[in-house]
Amino acid sequence: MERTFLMVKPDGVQRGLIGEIVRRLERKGFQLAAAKLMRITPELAEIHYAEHKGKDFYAPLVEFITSGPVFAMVWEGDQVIALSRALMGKTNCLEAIPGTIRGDFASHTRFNLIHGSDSPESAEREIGIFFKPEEFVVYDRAIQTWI
Ligand code: RTP
Ligand code: MG
Repeated sequence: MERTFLMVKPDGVQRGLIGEIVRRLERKGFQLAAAKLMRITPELAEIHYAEHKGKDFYAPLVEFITSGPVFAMVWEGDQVIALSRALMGKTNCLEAIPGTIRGDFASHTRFNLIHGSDSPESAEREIGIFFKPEEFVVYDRAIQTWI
């Protein structure tokens, strides 16, 4: 069983798409383990997006991600890291296929609604940055018998 860090970005919160995004992840069969509405400080943005420091899109990305509340989540399930990336769609808005979250709702590469960890290492790192152990809820869902 894997865990991943997913986050509705400020554009998704402002556009009222938290429910739509959570709905897609639930219907795929993943289980929510932790969630909170929060603001990302510039300090937290710098840690979270450390891999992009120095790139031309870094400064506007930090400005965007700190511009309003985000909905931070940890989801669990079999292969949830790769499968949730597939549900999200490609980063480049021209490559995000309709049917994916970005393909259906995003028309800009920066304002692309959702963040998702891209590897087991980044999932572990990002979960540790955003959540404390006591924020997780462990429970059984009947649907797990079928997926
Ligand atoms: P994320 O980290 O948010 O899940 O997105 P990702 O893996 O699909 O994309 P990544 O390459 O990690 O980029 C992080 C975020 O930076 C913004 N971005 N802007 N060329 C650009 O203007 C550009 N490239 C990336 C996007 O918000 C992207 O999700
Ligand atoms: Mg990324």
